[in-house]
Amino acid sequence: MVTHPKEYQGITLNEFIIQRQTNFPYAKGELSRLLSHIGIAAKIINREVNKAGLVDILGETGTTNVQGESVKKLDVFSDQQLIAALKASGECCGIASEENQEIVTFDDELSLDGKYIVCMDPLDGSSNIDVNVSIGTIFSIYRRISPRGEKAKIEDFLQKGTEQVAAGYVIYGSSTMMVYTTGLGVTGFTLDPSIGEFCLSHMRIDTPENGKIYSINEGNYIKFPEGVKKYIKYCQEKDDATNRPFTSRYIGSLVADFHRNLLKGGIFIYPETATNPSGKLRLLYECNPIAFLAEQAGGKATDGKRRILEIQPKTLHQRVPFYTGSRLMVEKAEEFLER
Ligand code: P6P
Repeated sequence: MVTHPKEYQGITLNEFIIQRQTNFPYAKGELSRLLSHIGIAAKIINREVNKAGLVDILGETGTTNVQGESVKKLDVFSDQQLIAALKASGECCGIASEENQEIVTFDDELSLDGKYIVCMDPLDGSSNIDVNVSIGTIFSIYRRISPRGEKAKIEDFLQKGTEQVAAGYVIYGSSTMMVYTTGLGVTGFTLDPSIGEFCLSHMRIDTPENGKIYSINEGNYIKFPEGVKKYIKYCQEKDDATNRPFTSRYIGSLVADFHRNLLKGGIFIYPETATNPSGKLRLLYECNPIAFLAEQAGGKATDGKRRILEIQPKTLHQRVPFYTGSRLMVEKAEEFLER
């Protein structure tokens, strides 16, 4: 962890974005505005997520509460908040969201001229809300390739992960953090509820090259490919020279599992299985943004063979097998897959 240069002490997300913007002489602030608006939506989502437990008193999520108001499910609420914030930014012309089968395009003049598109999972792991487990928002930002002034088109969204201009997540956990990259390393901000601002807390996050944590849903063990089964056994064998046995940690919330491994070192695996030959996680708004962050932090992200960021997307919601985290751990897992 890099300690903060003095001038960065307590700097807010917006101050940091503007400060960093001076590093991009040609940037006219569009990306800065986009990131700031995502931050606004994250604060609104955080407020609702934090009182999710109270909703049960007022009525089940997704139905009407005692006041007769329709209580939106939190992932639908989050989707709507982010769409509204991205539209208000005037820099985004369209969105691909886990919550929407088709792309969402804006047709107001300001947004039609927007330079960027966003792929997002508004509230990943939302099934964990009812049991108070950390959940997250994941976002990925690209420059549009269709002409400005027209509606966003599907090809704007089917770009390789290497074309991302920014990516990040918000983790709603014991504290709420925004972690993002614009290709200049990974930076973390922690929400200070007393002032309602994301404040710099992790100037630069570099993930350890090796680690002792492996994260995989071992309930699917019998459906895993042979190489994955052998890697799991490798993690469990005793060998002092390589710090084994490793520790198994699996929360079942991608952002929470990834965030812990990013800071401590570790590997997260959601492999192909006999029943799901492409795995479960989505390329556009789960694997690509997480892969960009992993690589920017010095880690690795593949589908077991190919670099995630170089996979050419074919459909909005396509799934890919996902191996990500400390570089040496991903490479060791890939060795077992090759055998
Ligand atoms: P499983 C949550 O539903 C999610 O999309 C990710 O956040 C998480 O990593 C994964 O699914 C968990 O899936 O099959 O292990 O419950």
